[in-house]
Amino acid sequence: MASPADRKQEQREASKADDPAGGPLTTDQGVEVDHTDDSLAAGERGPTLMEDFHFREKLTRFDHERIPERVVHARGAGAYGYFEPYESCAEFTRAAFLQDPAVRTPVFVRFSTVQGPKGSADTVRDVRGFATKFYTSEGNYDLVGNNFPVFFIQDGVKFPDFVHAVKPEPHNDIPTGASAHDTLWDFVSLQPETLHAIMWLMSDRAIPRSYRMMQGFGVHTFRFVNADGKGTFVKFHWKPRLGVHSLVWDEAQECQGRDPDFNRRDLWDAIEAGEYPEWELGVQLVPEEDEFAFDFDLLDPTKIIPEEQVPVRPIGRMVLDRNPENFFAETEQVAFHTANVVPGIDFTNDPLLQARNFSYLDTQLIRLGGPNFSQLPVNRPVAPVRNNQRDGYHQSAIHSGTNYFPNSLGGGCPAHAGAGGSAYTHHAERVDGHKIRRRSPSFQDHYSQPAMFWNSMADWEKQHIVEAFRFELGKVGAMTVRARTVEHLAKVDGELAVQVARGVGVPEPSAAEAASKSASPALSLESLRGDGSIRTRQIAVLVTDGVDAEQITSVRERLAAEGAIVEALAATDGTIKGSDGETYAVDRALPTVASVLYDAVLLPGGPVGTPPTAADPDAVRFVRDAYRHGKPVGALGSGVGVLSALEPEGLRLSTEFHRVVTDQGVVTDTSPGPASEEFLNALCAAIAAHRHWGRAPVRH
Ligand code: HDE
Repeated sequence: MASPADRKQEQREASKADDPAGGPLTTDQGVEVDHTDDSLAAGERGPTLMEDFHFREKLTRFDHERIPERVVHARGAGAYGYFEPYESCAEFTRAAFLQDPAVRTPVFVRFSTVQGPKGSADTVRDVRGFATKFYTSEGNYDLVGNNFPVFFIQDGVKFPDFVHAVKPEPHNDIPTGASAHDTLWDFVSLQPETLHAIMWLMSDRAIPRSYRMMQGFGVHTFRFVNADGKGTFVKFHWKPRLGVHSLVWDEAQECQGRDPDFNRRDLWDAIEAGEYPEWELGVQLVPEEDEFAFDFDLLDPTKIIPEEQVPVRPIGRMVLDRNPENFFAETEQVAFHTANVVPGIDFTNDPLLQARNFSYLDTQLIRLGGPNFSQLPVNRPVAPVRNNQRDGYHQSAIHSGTNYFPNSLGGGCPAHAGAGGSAYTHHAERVDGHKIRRRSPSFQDHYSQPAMFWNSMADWEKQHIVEAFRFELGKVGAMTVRARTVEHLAKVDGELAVQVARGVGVPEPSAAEAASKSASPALSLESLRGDGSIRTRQIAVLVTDGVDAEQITSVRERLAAEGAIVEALAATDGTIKGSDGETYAVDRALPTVASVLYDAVLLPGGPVGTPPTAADPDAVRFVRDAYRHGKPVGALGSGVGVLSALEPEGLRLSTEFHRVVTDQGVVTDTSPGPASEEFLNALCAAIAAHRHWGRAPVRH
C-alpha cells in the first residue's frame, strides 16, 4: 500500500508518455514513420507536397508549442516534495493534513520572480513567489505566497495599475526584470500604501542567494476553523532550514549575465544531489476576539503582525525531494488558486485576498486554454473528483451516466456530502454593511510599519537599502518623481530620506522625523542565520601546477564532510600536477565561471614563496570580487601572497607568519603543509556567517 506521500507520484507515473518497450517513431495517430529528415517532395529538387501529413503534423505541432506566459510570475522553477505536521493542530483547524504527524502530504512548490518574462534572469531585484500546492486527502490546498510578508497595494482593484506600472514601459518594453524605471516610481510616489513593500524590495530580501534560503509568507490574514466551527485568524510563515541569505546588488547584476539561471539551477542541483531543501511552516494565531487588538487592521495586507507581539508557532515541515520530469508539463502548467482551500482553512475580508479569489481561476482559463486544466497531471488532486462539470476544451476524462443534479436515472449520484462530515463548510461570519466604494479608515497609516522595518535593520542592511533607493531612483528620468518619493521617505525616516536625496540629486527634506520608533528584531537577516551549517555552499579552490597537494586535500576533505561543494578551478580544464607529483582533476576552467557563482574562495599555496595563482588575472579578479562582495576568503601557505591584490580594497594583511589569522571573514595561515584544524574551523565559521560586512566600505 503506497504511503500518502507516494500517491501523487503514482498518479504521475500513470500519466507518463514514455513507451516502456521502446519502438519506432510514429505520428500522433500512431502510424509508424520511417524518415523524418526530408519532406515529401516532387522530385529531389522539387516542391514539398501537401499530402506530406507527417511534415504538416510535425510543423503544426511545433507552431503551437507555446502558451501565454503568466501575466505576472512568468519565470519560475518548481519541485515536488512532502509536508508533515509536527503535531495535531485540531485545536485550531480541522484540516486533515494538519492532524497527524505520521501522515505526509505530497506537495508541488513553484518559486518565481514577478516582473520579468519567462526568459528573464533569476537574480533581478524583485519579489519572489513561493506557491505551494498540497495534494491533501480532502482535495488540493494552495498556499500562494511570496517571500515578502506584505504587498504593494491594499485592494485588488488596483492590481492592474500596479502591475502596469512595474512591468516594462508600454512604448519600448523596457526594462526587463527590473523595477528601476519611471512608471513604477511614479506609481509609488503617488500611492504611499506601496511603501512598506517597497522597503522590502529595496532590502536584500529582494535578491535571495537561493530559493532554498528564503522565507515564504501567506501575506494575508487567513482563518483556521476547528471541528466545532470556531475560527482563529492565522498568518502563514515558511522558514528555511538553511537560514535566509542574500546576494549583494553588484553581484546580483553580474550574475544575470554569468548565469541567468542561477536560482533555478541551484534548486535543481541541490535536489539532484540529495540535498533536499527544507522549510518549517509556522503560524501566528490570533483569536477572533482579538481582531481589533492591534494598531493596524488585520485585514490590511500591507501590514505584518510583529513576531515579538504574536510569536510564530512551528507546526510542520516541508521537504522538496524530487525535480519535475518535464518543465512544461509540470512547472509551466501548474495552476495555483488562492480559493483552492480545504475544510478548516477559510478566508478573511482582506480586499486583496478577495480579488485574488477571483483572478487566479480566471487567468488559468486563458493561460491553459479552457476549463479542464485541473485534469493536467500536476494539477490533479489525489482526492477523488466526482461532479457534473462536463465538456469544454481538452476534456480528457470519459464521463458516463447522468450529468445533472438531482437525478434518479443515475442513482442520484454524485450525492451531496453529508453536512458536518468532511464537506467544506464556509465559516459563518456575520456580515452587515452598506454597499460602499471607500477604503477603510483603519487602512490609512502607510508610514509606521515601513519605519519599523527600517528601525529593525542592522547598519549594513540600512546601507544596502539606501544604495538600492539611490540606484532605482537614479534611473528615474523625471526629477519630480524622485523628489516626490523622497518626500514620502521623509515621513518614514528622516535619515533615510536625507541619504537617498543626496544620492539622487533632489533637495534634502527638512523637518523629517521617524514615523515610528518601534522595531521588530525578527525582521533583520541577522536573526535568520538558520542552523549554522555550511551544507551546499559552493566553495572555489583556485589551483595551478605545483599547488600544495596536502592543502587541497585537507581542505576538500573537511569542507566535503561539512556538506559543502568544493570545486577546483584552474586556468584551463583537464588536470594539474600537485606538489607531490600526482595528477589532480580540474572541475572547471576559470574563464567559464566567476566569483559570483560561488559562496567562498580558497587559495592554497604552491612551492615555497610562489603564490601560484597571482599571475592569472582571472584568479586575481575572482578573489577581488569575492572580497568586495563580503564573501569568505581563505588562503594557505604562499597562497596568502595573492591577497596583496586586495590591499587597494582595504584589506590589511597580517604580518604574522605561520599562524591562523581571521579578520572579517579572511582566514589566512602562511604555514606550508596540510591545513590545521584551527584554520579549517575558522574557515567553516566564516562560510557559515555567509557575508562579512565589517570590511572597509566598498561600493557595491
Ligand atoms: Fe498573484 N497572481 N495576484 N499575488 N501570484 C498570479 O496567477 C493576482 C498577489 C502570486 O507559481 C497570477 O496563475 C492579483 C499576492 C504567486 O504559478 C494572477 C493580486 C501574492 C503567483 C495573479 C495578486 C501573490 C501569482 C498570474 C492582487 C502573495 C505565481 C498567473 C489582488 C501573497 C503562482 C497565475 C505560480 C500569480 C493575480 C497579488 C502571489 C494573474 C489579482 C498578494 C506566487 O492570477
